[in-house]
Amino acid sequence: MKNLKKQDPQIYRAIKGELKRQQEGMEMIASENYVSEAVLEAMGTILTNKYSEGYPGKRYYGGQKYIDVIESLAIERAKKLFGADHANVQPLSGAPANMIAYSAVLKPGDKVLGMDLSHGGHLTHGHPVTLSAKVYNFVRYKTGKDGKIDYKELEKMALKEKPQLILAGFSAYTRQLDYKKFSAIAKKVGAITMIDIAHIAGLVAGKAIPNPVPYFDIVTTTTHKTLRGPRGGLILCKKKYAEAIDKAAFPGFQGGPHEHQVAAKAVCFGEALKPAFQKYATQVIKNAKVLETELKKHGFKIMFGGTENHMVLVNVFGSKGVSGKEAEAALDKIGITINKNMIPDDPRSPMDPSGVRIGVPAITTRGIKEKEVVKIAKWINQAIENYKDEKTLKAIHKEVIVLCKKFSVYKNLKY
Ligand code: DSN
Repeated sequence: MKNLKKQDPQIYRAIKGELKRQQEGMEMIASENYVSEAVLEAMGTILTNKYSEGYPGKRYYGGQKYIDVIESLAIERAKKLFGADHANVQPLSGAPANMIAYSAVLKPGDKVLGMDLSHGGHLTHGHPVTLSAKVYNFVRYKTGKDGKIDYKELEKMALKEKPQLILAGFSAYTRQLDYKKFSAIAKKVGAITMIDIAHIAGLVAGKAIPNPVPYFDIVTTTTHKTLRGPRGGLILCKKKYAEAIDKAAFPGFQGGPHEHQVAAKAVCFGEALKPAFQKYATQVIKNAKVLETELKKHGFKIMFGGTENHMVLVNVFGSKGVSGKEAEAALDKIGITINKNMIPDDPRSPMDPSGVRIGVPAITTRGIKEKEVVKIAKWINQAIENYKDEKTLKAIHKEVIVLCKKFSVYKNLKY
């Protein structure tokens, strides 16, 4: 980055600092990951200079010879990876992907059943503060006492509400969804089915959990979480909805696609098609299970009855009398990054909730396995139990840095 260093030292220093933070910290925010250097290279290219409204072979501007090659490769790889009829690789990220999908098949005011945020859902699944809730009429379902979605309740709700769309998917739920049940309920009420697999896309691509694509009309995802690609979005759908999705993305919602991002998505899909990615996805699930088991041994209450994916939701306030905000701050001090999170029907506020969400996709990318996860769970417990004791936190932080250096990321990246 010699040009950046010379021309804009302030930005250069901040990027260099962030690289050190990522290398020397244990990234355990469930939605984050480390992309490969090949993905980084594709992102940082002259492709950012190009406007390419439209789709391969049908563009509004000239000069699309190479852009069409790139976007077509991204589309074909995404279809192959997930076994989908159609892929739109242009959504800038997950939130726009969801708004595009809704607008492709719904009219303003139409009804959608979506999962409640505090029960693991996502803001863009109809939380009142979002545009989605202003345009569409969301009714939100919750998990039952056993932590699972009560499909009988969901069916009753669907029969009563008669939604145009039934939406599955989450950002903090840890159990495997029953795709067939969602599909059967939707069929009964004549609703379209959509699933947001932003969190689990990499686990699906790596065949570590079942693929929802055959059961849902529309599938949205981000590409930067377990899928380990660039920050971005993707929509997959049945042939029947392909034209509506493409029109809703452009010109309906977005302008020119970000083709440097599309190129990086293509590289990521190519990586996920390789056998090594299946090993990665399987190890993510193993690491999350060990994290759950160890945290339970340390006396933590794990929500939803445990995990079947890449993360755990922990009721830290109910377990140790330490709030989610305090736990997040304590873990920050030992170099473990996580996020505070609501638990179902949380009596506390979103800015200082009862829970924390902890995920293993990024630490698994750096090569961490079960043995080290046991250590990490021990540190998490020590830090939370001693959250006011700066000396203890400092001592643990030193140990975390040693482990991070042993399992380094971006070995060859020199800024
Ligand atoms: N911010 C993402 C997450 O952390 O799950 C979802 O939008």
